[in-house]
Amino acid sequence: MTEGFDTRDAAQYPAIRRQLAADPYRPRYHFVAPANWLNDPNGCIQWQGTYHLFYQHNVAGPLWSDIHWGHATSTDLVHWRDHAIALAPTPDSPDADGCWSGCAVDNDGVPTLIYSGNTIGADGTRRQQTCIATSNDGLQTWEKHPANPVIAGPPPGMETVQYRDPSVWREDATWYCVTGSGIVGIGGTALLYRSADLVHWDYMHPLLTGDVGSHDPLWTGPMWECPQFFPLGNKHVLLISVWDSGTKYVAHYVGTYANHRFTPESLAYTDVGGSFYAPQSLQDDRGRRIMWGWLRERRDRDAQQAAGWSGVMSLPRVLSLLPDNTVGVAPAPELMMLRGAYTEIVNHDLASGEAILDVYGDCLEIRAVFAPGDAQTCGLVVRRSPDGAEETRIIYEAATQRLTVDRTRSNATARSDDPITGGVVALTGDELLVLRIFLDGSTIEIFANERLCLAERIYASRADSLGIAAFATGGTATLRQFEAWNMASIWE
Ligand code: DQQ
Repeated sequence: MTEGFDTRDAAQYPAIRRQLAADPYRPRYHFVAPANWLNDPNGCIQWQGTYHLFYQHNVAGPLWSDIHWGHATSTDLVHWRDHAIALAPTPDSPDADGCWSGCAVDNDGVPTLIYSGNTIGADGTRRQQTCIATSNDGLQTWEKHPANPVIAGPPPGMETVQYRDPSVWREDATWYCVTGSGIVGIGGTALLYRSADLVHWDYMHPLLTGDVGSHDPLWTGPMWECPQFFPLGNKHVLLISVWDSGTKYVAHYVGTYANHRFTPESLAYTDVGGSFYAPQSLQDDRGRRIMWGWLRERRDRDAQQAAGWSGVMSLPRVLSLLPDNTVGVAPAPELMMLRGAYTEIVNHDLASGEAILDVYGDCLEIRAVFAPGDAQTCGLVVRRSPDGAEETRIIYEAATQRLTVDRTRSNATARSDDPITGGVVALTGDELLVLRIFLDGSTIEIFANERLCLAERIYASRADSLGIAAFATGGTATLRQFEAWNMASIWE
């Protein structure tokens, strides 16, 4: 059991990070909080060239409670520098019981955070209202606006499930905001507002409302958290985090935006693993749309408490609009600067069976290119113990074109709930399956053909569960190319 950490004092962060670095479940090149609880990315913004990443954070422990905003910056998207807590709850104010998720904007040179203040009523009911805070020292310290809350709750008369997570952008001289909500009996919704000054807001209409009764092509639930609306290519994307008495998964609509109305044309999962949630993105000075999400733990509260930390930030993912108007996603190319010792294997025929590869590690990037051939399944085994008792399987099934991660035996002693997650990568014609796999402590993030993402958490029980194998079943697949790099830590 780790002694409790206190992350109020940023001067302690280097020592705390050093203390936790020995934990084999702790990632080395994904961003994590110095210690304690981390959830949603917040306030993602590039300011005068520097990337700022804020995050939902409990300064007093590794479970979700009394949420503050932690803060880190990066000049290269890869290495992060910690800063002092940006927002803390103010007693007897609209954020007395938590500074919940929100965004950052540049208001003509004034950095401004727009977020949900949380209060808990005498009857225990939680209520979120929109608040703003500004900085006059380069995004280091923040002053909450005396007019808070600037939006006191959902539009009067609207029967909502919950209401929170403002996300703001500017069109010409006017600010627009979508806030996550759900209309009782109808479905999740993103409510659209406008403002001239970020302080006075007028409700316009729902930008979009889902249908809680529909599962085609996927269920968007009764309530949306953390809506994000942005242009991508010549389309617009609405990202939603589906909530139903708890966090579910992330999906996105692609469509057209005109006259402040959004017409969706398609809907898809944003990540098909069981860990990714509440993403937020920014557009950087190279015009790239870069997204981070919270990689939730897949272990119980006792294990998180014992670890002293919880929650990982995904790698930065670069979004693009593909020719078929779906969203492409790739790891930020800057991550390549972490690549070290290199192994390559070419043209390895995999008849039914498993081939152990001479590569080991839990802090690796892997690029594997498969020709599925006539095999029923092919893929890789990672985090494999020498006797095979412990392993995590990455499986492509030809008949269904599904890519899954099977964590049934990721930990030989503790069975995980919901051990198989995944989704469809439809390969066309002779298209090869190209997997980029990032292993980092308890984190695995997979990018398949730059159009499917799958993030999971794996908690191997054995220190020697570091092996890698390739396999095929029911026929022959070819591992056309296998490359692996040891990845450097982003911390000193
Ligand atoms: N996390 C925040 C909320 C948001 C949720 C609270 C999503 O603002 O809806 O920590 O994970």
